[in-house]
Parts: sequence; structure tokens; C-alpha cells
Amino acid sequence: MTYNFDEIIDRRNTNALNTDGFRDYIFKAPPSMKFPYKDEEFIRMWVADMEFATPPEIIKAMQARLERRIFGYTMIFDPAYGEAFLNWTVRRYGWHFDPATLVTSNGIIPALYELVEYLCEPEDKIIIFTPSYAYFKHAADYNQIELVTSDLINEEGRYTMDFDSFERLAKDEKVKLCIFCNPHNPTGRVWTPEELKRFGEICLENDIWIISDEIHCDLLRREFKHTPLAKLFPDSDRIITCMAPSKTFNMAGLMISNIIIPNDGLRKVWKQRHYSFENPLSIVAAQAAYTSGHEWLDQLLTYLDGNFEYTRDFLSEHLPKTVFKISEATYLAWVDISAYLPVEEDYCLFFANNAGVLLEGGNLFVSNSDGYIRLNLACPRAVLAEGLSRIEKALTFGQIGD
Ligand code: LCS
Repeated sequence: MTYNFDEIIDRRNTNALNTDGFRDYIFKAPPSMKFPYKDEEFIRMWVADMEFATPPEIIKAMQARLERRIFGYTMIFDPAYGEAFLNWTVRRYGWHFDPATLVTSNGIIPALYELVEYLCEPEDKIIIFTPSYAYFKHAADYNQIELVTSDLINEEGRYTMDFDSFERLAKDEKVKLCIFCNPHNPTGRVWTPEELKRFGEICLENDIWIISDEIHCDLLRREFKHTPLAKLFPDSDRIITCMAPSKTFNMAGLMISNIIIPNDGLRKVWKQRHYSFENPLSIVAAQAAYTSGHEWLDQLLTYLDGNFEYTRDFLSEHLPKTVFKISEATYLAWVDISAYLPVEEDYCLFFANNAGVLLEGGNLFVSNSDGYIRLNLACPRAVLAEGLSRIEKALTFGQIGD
């Protein structure tokens, strides 16, 4: 079967954050905030969900569950769920985990908030790399735990960990936990096994727990391969792995994610304190994703590769002063536009007002992100082309002949 990623799907009136929630999320503004564009005129390249339909195999499984007609309290009792997910990790990353260490959560963010609470005492510290997905910081802030940041090194748009600085920070005995993004949002880096090994060794030598958030691990450019951090440290029980079908299959609203907690004590605390009911439709959807989603995903990845190539070609031709490297992972492009727009400018507001494009940028990524915008490329190519063209016009307005 060939899937159609060119289809433009109307998301209005579905309570989608993407279409209806941008004023609050991006601009911290009420619904009355006005723009020169109508809501339906915006090209939306912001929040990390996709403009593509969830695979028909998943929808069919949910329809079959709907036919069972009763939706009472539900938890995962059937081992078939864990087996389906294990088969997925074995087939796609050659990683065997013990299904007894798997728990589920209504999202990775809620799991982060909980794990920080279970692992950290008030005087502890959490370390993250920056730029960072902002919820890593929110998870520390919510639990009133001090945050320490280690800036990634940026060389012409390629990011690497600053191991010397990270190791110095890790030696602080108060640093108890690292929330780590593998692969990395927003820079799109797929960490190599060597980088992961060095990073993991520094943490473990300094008694630091690691939450390895691998939510983007299925979304790699075709020539890259994901390495689960825990695969490299089979004897450690201090690495918690988070994965989910939400980004991969565009089902974040179904709110189901997998958390692998190898440490018996921590898993016991989780099981005592976590509210472990799941949505019955989400369980069948996730299970169908892991059993029947391979072909759809492979086709999606090819389409995304095409969108990244289109973006690279467009930027080098029309906005040659941008710094951009095709992201190794995620469907998010991370673009330095500081040659066109001063870093003091509010990038989100600038593009909403001058281009009719919704995107994220700059200070939405904790720190070490000035001058950058993040573009969500998981949309039909025609939408991408329009979005990029509007961005070009907004940035080059008045610079004709420049
Ligand atoms: N972890 C990372 C690294 C993410 O990028 C996201 C979503 C989540 C967790 C969310 O997990 P959930 O609670 O839905 O399971 N990232 C988004 C982003 O970058 N913009 O919008 C959402």
C-alpha cells in the first residue's frame, strides 16, 4: 500500500492545540490576541505534531475496539502489549529490554514530572543540555529542583556535547539526575554510540541517574540509526528510557507512552504512586502501531527526507545567509536566521505578523538558542513550500538587491 502524505487535512474544530492553542502556548496571550492573518490563513510549523493522518492500520484497530462498546476502567493486563513494543525495539534498534521493567504513562512529560519527584530531594540538582525542549526545565521548576545547564557546542550548525564542561558540572555531588534527549530536540542530532558511551560513563561514574527521553527515536533520516542509551549500559539500572508512538504515528492526543525503569526500587515507587489507568483506545492504537506500523513509517521517513532536502535547497538558494544542516533526527529543522533578523527581535511574533507563519524560536528552548527558529517540516510539501516562501518574503522585504 502507498500512503498519501500530500493530502491536506482540515484540523479545525477538533480542539487541536496546533490550530486553536497557539495564542496561549506561543504568545502566552488570551484568545482575543489579533494578527493580520485569520487563523485559517496561517501556515503552522510550530508544535511537534504532524499534518499527516495517523496510519489507517491504527485507526482500524481503534474502530474494532469501539465496536466492543464498553469503555470502563482499563489498564494494560495483556502481555501482548509489551511483546509488541519489545518486537519493535528489537527489530528497529536491536535492543532487548526486560518487559517486566516496562510501565506506561499518559505521556512522557507527566512521567518526567513524576520521576523527578520520585528521584530528587529538595537540595538536589538536575542537569540538562541546552538548547533544550522546555519541558525538561519545567519538570525541574515544577518540583522546585535547581537546574544546571551545559551548553552544546555549535559548529556551523552541527551540535556536540561539551564533555569537559559537562564533566565539571557532573562532579557537583548535588547533581542527581540528567534529563537527556536522545536523539536531540531541537538540534536534531543523532548521538553516535561513542558520544553516548562517553556521556553515560560521566553520569554513572558520578552517581547521576539518567532519564533518556527517546521520543524522537523512530524519526531519523534514512542513513542514520538510533542507539538506545540503555543498550550501551546493560549492567546499569540507573538509566530510565522513555519512548512512545505519539510522535512517530501522530497520536500525541491519545496520550500513551512507554517508560522502562530497570531499577526495582524506583519501579516499585512508580507502581505505588502512579495512577496507572490507560485509555482503552490508546492501548489498541499503540499496539497496532508497533505490530503494523513499519511500512507506513518507512514511507513517512522517505517523505520527510524529501521535505528536508527541499528545505535545504530552498534556503541555500533564497536565504543563503541562514545556517542550516539537515537534521539527523526529528521532523524539525533548526535554522540560524540571525544574519537576517537581530536576535533581540521576538522571532515568533515577527513571523506570525509578517509572514503568517507560526513557528517556535529563540528563548522557547531554555538557553543557547538565540538567533534560531525551529520549523516543523511534517506537513504536505505544498504547505512547506508556501511556508518557506512566506518566510523568505518576510526576511528579505526591503532588501531587494542586497
Ligand atoms: N519529550 C520531548 C523531547 C519532546 O520533544 C516532546 C514533545 C515530548 C517529550 C512530549 O511528550 P508527551 O508528553 O506528549 O508524551 N515535543 C514537542 C515540541 O517540541 N513541541 O511541541 C511538542
